[in-house]
Amino acid sequence: MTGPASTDPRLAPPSGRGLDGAAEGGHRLRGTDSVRRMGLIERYIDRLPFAPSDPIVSLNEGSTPLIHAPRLSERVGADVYLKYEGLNPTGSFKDRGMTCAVSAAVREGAEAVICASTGNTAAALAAYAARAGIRGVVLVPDGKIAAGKLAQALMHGAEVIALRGNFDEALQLVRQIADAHPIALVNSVNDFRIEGQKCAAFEIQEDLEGQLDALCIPVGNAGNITAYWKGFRELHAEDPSVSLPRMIGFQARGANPLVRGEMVANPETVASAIRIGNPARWEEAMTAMTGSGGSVSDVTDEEILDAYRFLAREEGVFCEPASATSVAGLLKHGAGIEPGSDRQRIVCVLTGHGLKDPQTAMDESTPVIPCEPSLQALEKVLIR
Ligand code: AN7
Repeated sequence: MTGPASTDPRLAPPSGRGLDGAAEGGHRLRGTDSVRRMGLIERYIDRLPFAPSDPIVSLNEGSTPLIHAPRLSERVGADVYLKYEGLNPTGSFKDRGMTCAVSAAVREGAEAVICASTGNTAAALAAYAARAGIRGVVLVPDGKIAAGKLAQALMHGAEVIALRGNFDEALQLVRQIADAHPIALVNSVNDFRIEGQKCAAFEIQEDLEGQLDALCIPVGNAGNITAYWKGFRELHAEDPSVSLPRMIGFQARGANPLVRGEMVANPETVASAIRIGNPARWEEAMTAMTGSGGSVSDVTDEEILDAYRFLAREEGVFCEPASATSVAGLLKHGAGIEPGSDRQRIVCVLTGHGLKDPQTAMDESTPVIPCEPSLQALEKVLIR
């Protein structure tokens, strides 16, 4: 469905350059397109359900770095890379899905968008709704979302509703509201979210020249693993020399419905982003894991926090606890590497930035060191 093109200058149509243009861009003169980060829809418009004339709501999301992790590689005995999704505009992978979901909602004439969220979707919705100039409403579990995410949602002017219940109850309610009223639902049950998020698979395969053996990824509501699998399959269908990696999903022990094979009524984990007991994309996530020769398993909160500190201290990469689940899982369960196989390439998806959850970071660190303002006092503290 294509509505009239918007006259709002914030909704500028993309230039229409596709994948080839993006690849060429790297060789152009500096200071022009080569150093500008394109928005996700602009970069992958040939592979997304958008036309160049559509109104696009973008904050130049996507194109996040794939960072080699030498110490993690050494521990695992493989070449491990981190897909650092914390460098998206609102600090999580949710921006990829939100540029598509909000652009599509605007194209269809929506004046309001709503979601249930453990925090990151709320922050992304709030930013993209602000950008689009439409109303944004988020339902979050009361007291269970990280401080940075709440600050973002509020600062961008969304209406933030703290539900005295958990994420699963919030999702059920927003589905009912969106059925009954003219407000667009942009949770990952919305297929445009999956379309946007699948593009991370394209970026990884471009960076690794189509040779990836396994993808380790945290699983909450199961939208992201569904999206990556769709992206990898699309590339492989076009060019069978592009590998289909094993999809290795990890959940927190206290919120592990896919591992147990049944809903978890009262999910609990330090990784508040994935405190979800009844994932919306359950079947699709299982298909991704079984269809790719992958697996799903879980890690304890302690293992998540160990990986969270390891990444920050040994690799210099700060992610939020839920994101560290991918690395905790890789360290504990491996990534299905057969004994005697060639050295493998593994990507761990770091879904959100560490700054999202400053409280957990400070709880897991040594305290600051107090000091009087004199050289003597400073020497006493520093010189051992
Ligand atoms: C950092 O924001 O569900 O399996 O409402 O924020 O696609 O749900 C967040 C999920 C992983 C899990 N890592 O992804 C929300 C929400 C981070 C996240 C996940 C989330 P899905």
